[in-house]
Amino acid sequence: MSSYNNTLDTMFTVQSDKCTYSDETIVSDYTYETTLVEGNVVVPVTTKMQFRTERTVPKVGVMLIGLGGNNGCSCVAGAIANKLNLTWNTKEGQHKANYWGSLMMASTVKLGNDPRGKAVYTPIKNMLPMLDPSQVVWGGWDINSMNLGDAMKRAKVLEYDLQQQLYPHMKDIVPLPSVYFADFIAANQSDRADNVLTGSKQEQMDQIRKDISDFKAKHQLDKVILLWTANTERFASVEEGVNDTAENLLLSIQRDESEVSASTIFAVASILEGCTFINGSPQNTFVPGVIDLAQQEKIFVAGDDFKSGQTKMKSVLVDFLVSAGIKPVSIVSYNHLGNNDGKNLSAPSQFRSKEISKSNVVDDMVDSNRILFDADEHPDHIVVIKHVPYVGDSKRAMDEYTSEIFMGGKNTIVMHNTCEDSLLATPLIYDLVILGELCERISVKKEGSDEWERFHPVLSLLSYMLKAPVVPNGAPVVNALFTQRQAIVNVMRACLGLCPENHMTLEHRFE
Ligand code: NAI
Ligand code: DG6
Repeated sequence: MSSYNNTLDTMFTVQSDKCTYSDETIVSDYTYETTLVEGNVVVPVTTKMQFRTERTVPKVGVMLIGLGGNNGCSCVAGAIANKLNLTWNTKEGQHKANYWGSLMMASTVKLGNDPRGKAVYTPIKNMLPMLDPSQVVWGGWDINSMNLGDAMKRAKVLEYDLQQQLYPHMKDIVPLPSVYFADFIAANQSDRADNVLTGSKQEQMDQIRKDISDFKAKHQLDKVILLWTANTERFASVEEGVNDTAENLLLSIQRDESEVSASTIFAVASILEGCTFINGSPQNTFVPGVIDLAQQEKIFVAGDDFKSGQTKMKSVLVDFLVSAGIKPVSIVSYNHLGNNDGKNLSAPSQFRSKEISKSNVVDDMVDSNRILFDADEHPDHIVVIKHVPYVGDSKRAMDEYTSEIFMGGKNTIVMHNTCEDSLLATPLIYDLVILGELCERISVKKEGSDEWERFHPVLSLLSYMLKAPVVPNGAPVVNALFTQRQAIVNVMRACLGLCPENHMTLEHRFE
């Protein structure tokens, strides 16, 4: 056994004339290399640019919409448990708070090689100055008035001994009254709605804006981020004159237009308050008017729908199959779950929102291989979701992938995934917030320009955590998980003036 330490577990500095540190910023010189293909002519293209990262991690508040739900209360509980370094006992022994399942808090990246040519890894969180979820001030809204201590018990997600320790820290956190339009979520949710705002859509949106600014002032925050982890809504109908432009959407809110959903009200309020808005559910919160407004106000929006279990596997497995030259022809995905999310999704229009976000996830991989698939050809892809109360938050996902292989052969992979749903989703909330906040501190200046530019307001770099990534108009949607991850890692490397990780390891391939 080697005692070789392959991990650099401390903050590091880059020594290079391409990377300059000041007290405030890290500025890197970067050559972005791409390949242009025009007909059968292929041209390497280089673009010189500088990346600038602000080093001070601000004091951040996160306001969750759906704070009292399984994800919402597990998220706050997890951050408190980590902050207090809690341990708890189960029949299997003692457990300790951690951030496992969070890309940003619990994964490592290859940084480089040591002088002997051996790979050295570092936690992603050491790459650049980043937010720690334990330092975040958590708050938000729910249509249900239950305090988070009791909501945590109702969720039945965390172990009893841990709940007992967390209860005193959670019981005084009470969700703010929320915007509730009964028509957008399942009718079976109506008995939860005891904490709702009244008044016109405009008045409710004004109240949400006030809640954000009060929260910011009360906790002396530098910035606030909003994240929707409330029930899945039905799709809003996208209509000319209603929600097609920022101006029309704002006018629709003023005149109480029925097709403006609660999640869209929150997104608009967030943008107008200058706060990044992230959508963890599948519905089309980001109607064109929201995107237009985000672009006008230069505020980040990112969505849709946490990619936590079954879809994450799919975005790995189908990438593997297609990139191995194997043709998936039938993908059948069953889910059954017993939590309140499953109950809401048992209604047809809410199921439809989820079905759409779960179904598009293989498109980019299928489109990448014209040897296997004709231009308009797709695998059969079916998604089924059933509510089975007994299994609670322990979702069962069963998938059958049938592929055509060499010489007319068939290969069938069957998978059974017992997903503790909220324990998979909660770390994604941390990741979306950490990465979203970091992106607010990164800007780029292209050669020949005097202007520092931020990322496009539609923040597609967050796609790794999302089932149906919303991307800037005209940009390709990438679902393949490791491509998404590599994009995040290589942007961070660029911020430090380091080359992208290319996995060539030529130093080990020649004598
Ligand atoms: P949940 O049903 O336990 O929590 C949702 C909460 O939202 C409830 O407390 C409900 O009262 C509240 N709510 C509903 N409408 C609201 C509104 N207008 N304003 C404020 N609060 C409102 O659901 P869970 O499991 O926490 O999931 C939340 C969302 O995340 C769902 O849309 C789900 O589809 C999505 N999601 C969950 C994943 C998971 O693995 N748990 C993964 C992917 C997405
Ligand atoms: C039924 O699948 C319930 C859903 O809310 C999922 O649990 C959630 O969207 C996670 O989906 P996936 O496909 O990432 O496991």
